[in-house]
Amino acid sequence: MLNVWLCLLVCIGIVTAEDGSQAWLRYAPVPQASSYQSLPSSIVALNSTRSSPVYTAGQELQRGVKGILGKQLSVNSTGKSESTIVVGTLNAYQEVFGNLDDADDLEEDGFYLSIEDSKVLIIGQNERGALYGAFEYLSRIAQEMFETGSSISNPHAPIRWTNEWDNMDGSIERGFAGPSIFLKNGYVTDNITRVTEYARLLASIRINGIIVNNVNANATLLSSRNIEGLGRLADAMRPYGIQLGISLNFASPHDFGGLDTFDPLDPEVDAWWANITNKIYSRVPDMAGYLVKANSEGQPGPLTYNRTLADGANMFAKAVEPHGGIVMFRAFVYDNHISYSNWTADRANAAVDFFNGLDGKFDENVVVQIKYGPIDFQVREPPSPLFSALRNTSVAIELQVTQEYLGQQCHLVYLAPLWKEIFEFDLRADSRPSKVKEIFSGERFRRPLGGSAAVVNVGTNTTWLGSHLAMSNLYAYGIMAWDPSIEPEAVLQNWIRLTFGFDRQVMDTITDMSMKSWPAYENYTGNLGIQTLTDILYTHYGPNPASQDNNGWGQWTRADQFSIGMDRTVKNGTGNAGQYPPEIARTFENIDTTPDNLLLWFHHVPYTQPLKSGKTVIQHFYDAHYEGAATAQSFVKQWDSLEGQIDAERFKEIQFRQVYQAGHALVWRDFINEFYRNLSSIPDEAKRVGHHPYRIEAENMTLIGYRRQAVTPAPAASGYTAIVTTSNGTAGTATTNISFSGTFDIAVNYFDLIGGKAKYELSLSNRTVGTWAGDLEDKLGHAPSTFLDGHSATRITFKSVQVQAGDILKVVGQPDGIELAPLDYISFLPPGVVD
Ligand SMILES: *[C@@H]1O[C@H](CO)[C@@H](O)[C@H](O)[C@H]1NC(C)=O
Ligand SMILES: *[C@@H]1O[C@H](CO)[C@@H](O)[C@H](O)[C@H]1NC(C)=O
Ligand SMILES: *[C@@H]1O[C@H](CO)[C@@H](O)[C@H](O)[C@H]1NC(C)=O
Ligand SMILES: *[C@@H]1O[C@H](CO)[C@@H](O)[C@H](O)[C@H]1NC(C)=O
Ligand SMILES: *[C@@H]1O[C@H](CO)[C@@H](O)[C@H](O)[C@H]1NC(C)=O
Ligand SMILES: *[C@@H]1O[C@H](CO)[C@@H](O)[C@H](O)[C@H]1NC(C)=O
Ligand SMILES: *[C@@H]1O[C@H](CO)[C@@H](O)[C@H](O)[C@H]1NC(C)=O
Ligand SMILES: *[C@@H]1O[C@H](CO)[C@@H](O)[C@H](O)[C@H]1NC(C)=O
Ligand SMILES: *[C@@H]1O[C@H](CO)[C@@H](O)[C@H](O)[C@H]1NC(C)=O
Ligand SMILES: *[C@@H]1O[C@H](CO)[C@@H](O)[C@H](O)[C@H]1NC(C)=O
Ligand SMILES: *[C@@H]1O[C@H](CO)[C@@H](O)[C@H](O)[C@H]1NC(C)=O
Ligand SMILES: CC(=O)N[C@H]1CO[C@H](CO)[C@@H](O)[C@@H]1O
Repeated sequence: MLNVWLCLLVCIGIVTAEDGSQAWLRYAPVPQASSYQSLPSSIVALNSTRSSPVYTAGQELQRGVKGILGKQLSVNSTGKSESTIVVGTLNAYQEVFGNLDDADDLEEDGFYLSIEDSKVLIIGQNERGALYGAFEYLSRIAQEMFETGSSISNPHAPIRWTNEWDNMDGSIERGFAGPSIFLKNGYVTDNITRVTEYARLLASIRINGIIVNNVNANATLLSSRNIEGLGRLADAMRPYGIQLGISLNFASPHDFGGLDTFDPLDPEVDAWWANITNKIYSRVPDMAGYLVKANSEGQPGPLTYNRTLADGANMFAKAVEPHGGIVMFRAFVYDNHISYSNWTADRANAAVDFFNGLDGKFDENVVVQIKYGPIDFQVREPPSPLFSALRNTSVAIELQVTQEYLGQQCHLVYLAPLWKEIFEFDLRADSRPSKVKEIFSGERFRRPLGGSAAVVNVGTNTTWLGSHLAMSNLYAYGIMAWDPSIEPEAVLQNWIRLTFGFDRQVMDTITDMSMKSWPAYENYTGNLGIQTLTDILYTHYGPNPASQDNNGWGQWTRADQFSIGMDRTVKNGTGNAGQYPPEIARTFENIDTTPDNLLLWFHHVPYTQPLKSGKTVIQHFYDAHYEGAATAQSFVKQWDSLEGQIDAERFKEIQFRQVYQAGHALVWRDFINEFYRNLSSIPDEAKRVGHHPYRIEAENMTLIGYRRQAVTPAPAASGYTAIVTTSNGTAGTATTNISFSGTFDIAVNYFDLIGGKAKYELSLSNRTVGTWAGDLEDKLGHAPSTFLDGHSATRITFKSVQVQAGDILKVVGQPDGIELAPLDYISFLPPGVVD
């Protein structure tokens, strides 16, 4: 009896350990398994070579059907076609079973899927396509989509890659989920277990290439030992139809090859690249190609020798061409020393300026990889104007799954709606329909190549990205790279079913949270097209708008006492609006036709400028920051309502992040609002900004062993001031008398730095309310800070605490290392109040 109960519980998936490692490929049993029409009795996979994706498809079908429907099927490479799942390439199928006219329209990587009673046909145009079809079938049955019928699915574009910014030492630039799965201590890793698992995940969303090292590339990847290692990685990915690619350092012939030049027009340099390329291809015959970042942010490139970007790209193109490889050449080329005092200087102009005159000069196997917006993965940007400027050059769009500027996986931000807006944006090239998605597919300008690349930066963390909910972004990336016409909400709901099962409330809640998450994040970070107002000089994480201006990086807001925004008009500004085709240029040139959400991207206006909503710019800032932060609070309640409907492990881990996000959203809100109130001297009509009646400032308490500390940037602390212990060895105490009674949530804002784990205890008249440690650096994975600032500022809340007038509030902070138990304020919040 006990066993039956155990099985029942395990089988409905409530108590199984869920650590996120299986992501959307959990193959959890479905409740309505019995309503599947008669199940095939075996699997025929028309290739028995172990490295074949068709073989993989057979194994995956066996594993999936066992998990989802509870039936063990045999796999064979030959057999009859009745009562069988047959998976293979069109050619292999036709050889054995004769013609299949229904599959005539298959394109490269495409698949045909036919489900009829107990007969399932999964036919790929190539081996990879057959594997995609198998995953599609499994995804459907895992979601109880048991409908019969047949369909063909072809990709939107041939290139569907990820980029991983992994360094040779195993660290990952803008990675938030632990160290690299590919590289370690200067070499390609020996242990390919996680690489295989990652390839499996990516194949299931139809990704066909992975660039395994950072675009800021290190030439030591080209050593013999590492080339052998790359071979191992490629061998691990090949059964999943995924091709390996690498990023190159332009100066390799010089830095690594011992030549005295890396001039792309020097024959010796060309010979060196041809030689090393041949060597790599002899170990990885199906290598996808190269990714190159040149002349950007200090990287070497062809401009060093007065050669054009096309000269540089074509040098690599010629080396890989005999092997069928391609070169992804990044358009992210800009000068990071432009002059702030020059009103018409503009980093957003850089890509079009640098590629000016080069359209058509690139070899056919070069693809220019263009970030979705003209600056750098901001919370809102218009599409890059380069998409409409290159007509005779293949292009791909570059997206980020890793949330570099968008909360670093510590804030829930479902990105598919952001991507969707870019995909569907009609650039009206030559006054004809020219959606961005039709341009990067190659369709609009009739280019043979095209597609997408997303920076993912998975790490060794079990959850892949450091956060369970962030995995919806990876899933959506693959699905939308294959078919950008899909609605983000539909993609999300498939992901929810596969990741969390069928509970209606779970579905509705995660859908609602995710769909609100990007607008909420935009609201409390940077709205009206001003960019994510994060610290661009440090970690790209917490708030610091002042860091955007007065430097050569060009992520400017041009905020002063009276006005804000970049004047990108042709008539009086940087001329960036004029880089778009005429219809779009006119829209952005005119303040009346520019949408509110891009107003400050294109125009420099007074804070009192009215929006289409009727509000002024500054009041919109205040309101949006309050509303966005309030939305982040509501996520906690929403998530909490799912307790018991989701396995405890993932429930707790996600709850932890939502609580953290809610606290950090308030840090964002108060920082940004205080910054602009201070700068503009215009008060908030609703009198919220700067008024915090529930707060007790730590600096106003009686301090023993603590001292006041002015915080920089100032708005990172309430009242611009925090307290820190006077030494790093002895505990400090802050006390004050409480003059009110009731039940309150007590929120404590403090700073959690890397470089120490301070301990805190909060008590009321010696009754301990709570203890905690400053150890978020072990739990969150975002880029750490060693300062009291907008990155380290955080909040912990103790719920429903009884307070008596006359109580003595006391916080004892035990410093550790450089973390001097820093404390900002303590809020006593009546029920329903958040401040
Ligand atoms: C079987 O798979 C191998 C490895 O992918 C491939 O080389 C071979 O052509 C395939 N055979 C058939 C008949 O498709
Ligand atoms: C390149 O990698 C080597 C080997 O890990 C390392 O010693 C060197 O510091 C790296 N160079 C850069 C610029 O990171
Ligand atoms: C390889 O990595 C996997 C996954 O991280 C781990 O479980 C396994 O123990 C590692 N194998 C070795 C030999 O280190
Ligand atoms: C090509 O590389 C090999 C070593 O892999 C080296 O022996 C040979 O000299 C190189 N040739 C050229 C032209 O650089
Ligand atoms: C590149 O051109 C500039 C100006 O035309 C010249 O001053 C410089 O010496 C050239 N550099 C090289 C490496 O040829
Ligand atoms: C200002 O920047 C523009 C655009 O880059 C440039 O053409 C112009 O020469 C610059 N003006 C000065 C004074 O440097
Ligand atoms: C995964 O990352 C989270 C957050 O950084 C951390 O709490 C957890 O310990 C990590 N787990 C592993 C296995 O790395
Ligand atoms: C035009 O540009 C100047 C800077 O050259 C700037 O000070 C002024 O505010 C701009 N005028 C308008 C109407 O935007
Ligand atoms: C964002 O702010 C706008 C303007 O204040 C508001 O209308 C909207 O509801 C907010 N959305 C979210 C999700 O916070
Ligand atoms: C508390 O601190 C704030 C800012 O640090 C200060 O402006 C205010 O006057 C203080 N209030 C009291 C009651 O001491
Ligand atoms: C305390 O600070 C001193 C001086 O800055 C430093 O040398 C010492 O290592 C610190 N102690 C700890 C425990 O970090
Ligand atoms: C018809 C046939 O060949 N069936 C074999 C398929 O493979 C299983 C093992 O997976 C064998 O047991 C069957 O005999």
